[in-house]
Amino acid sequence: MIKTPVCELLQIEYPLFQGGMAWVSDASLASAVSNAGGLGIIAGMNSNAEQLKAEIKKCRQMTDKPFGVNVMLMSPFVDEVAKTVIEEHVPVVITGAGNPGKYMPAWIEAGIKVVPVVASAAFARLTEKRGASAVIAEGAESGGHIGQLHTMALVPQVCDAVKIPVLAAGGIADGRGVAAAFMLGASGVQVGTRFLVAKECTISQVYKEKILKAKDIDTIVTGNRLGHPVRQLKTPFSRKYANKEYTDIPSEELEKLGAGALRRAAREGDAQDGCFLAGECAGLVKKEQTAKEIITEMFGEAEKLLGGASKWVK
Ligand code: TUI
Repeated sequence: MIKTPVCELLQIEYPLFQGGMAWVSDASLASAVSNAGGLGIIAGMNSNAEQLKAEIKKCRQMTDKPFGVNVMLMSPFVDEVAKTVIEEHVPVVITGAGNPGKYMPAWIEAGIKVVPVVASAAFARLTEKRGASAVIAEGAESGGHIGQLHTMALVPQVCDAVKIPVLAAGGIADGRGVAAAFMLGASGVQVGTRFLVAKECTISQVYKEKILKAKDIDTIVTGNRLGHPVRQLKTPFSRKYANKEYTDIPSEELEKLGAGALRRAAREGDAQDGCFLAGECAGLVKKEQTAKEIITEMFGEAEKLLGGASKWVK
C-alpha cells in the first residue's frame, strides 16, 4: 500500500488527484475518482456560479467522499466562482493558470485546503507563504495550458523549495510515472490524460478514440503568441491554428479561432474544428477502464516497481 502525507491531509486512500480538465471533469468523472479513493476534481473552467453549484450538487449526490474544485484563474467568472466554493463548503480548491493570491485569505479562513498548480519553484514558495496546503508541480508534458519547465526538472526543484507536500503532474499515465514521481520527491500525482478514457468520463467517443490511437509524437503546443501555450493533439484544428499563429493575422482573430473549440472537441466530438487537449503521455493510454481500474492498476504497478527498486543497488 502506498500512503503519503497527502492521504492524511485530504482524507483520501490514494495520493492521486484527477486533473480539472475544462469540459471534461464533471460530476460524473470527479465522483468516480473520489469513490475509487483518489481526489476527484470538478473543473470550474469558464462556468458561472450557478453552473458550478449545479455540478457540485450532482457530485455530492454521487459521492460522500472528499472532492475538489479547480478554479481556472483566467476565467471571466473567477470572482463569483471563488465565492461559490466558500458558500458550497468545497473541501479542496485547486487553482490553475495564474496567481490565486488575492483569493487565498478568504478560502483559508473558510477552512478550504488550497492546492495551487505551480510551474516554478519561486511561485511554489510564494503560495506556501500564503498558506497553501500542498502544490501541484505541473510539467510541460501536460495537456492544456502549460508552463516552461518539464516534470523531470520541475518536480525536484519545487520539492527543494517548499516544505508542504508536492504532487507531480505532466506525463504520468501509468505506474512507472507514479513511481518516478515519488523518486523525484513528490508525495502524490495528478493525472489528466489517462482519465479522458475512463468509463465515467462523459466526453465524446471521438475524443476517446483519438486518445486511444495517439502516438508519442501526436501532440503539439500552440498559443505561444497569445501568451497561453496549450498542448493539444495534432488535428485539422491545431494545424490550422499553428499555421496561422505566426502570420500577420490580428491577435483578436486568432482568439476567435480558438473560442468554443474545447467544447466542440469534448462535447460535440467535432474532429474538424475541435481542440482536443491531451498530454504527451496520450501514447501510453491504451484502453478504456473505470476510474477504479485506472487507479488500482497505476498504484499496483508503482508498488511493484518501488518494491523491486533495490535490484539496481549493488
Ligand atoms: O490551467 C491549467 N491547464 C489548463 S487551463 C485550460 S482552459 C484555457 N482557457 C483559455 C486559455 C488557456 C487555457 C486548459 N488547460 N493547468 C494549470 C497550470 N497552471 N499550468 C500552468 C500553470 C501556471 C503557470 C504559471 C500557474 C501559475 C503560473 O504563474 C503564476 C505567476 O504569477 O507566476
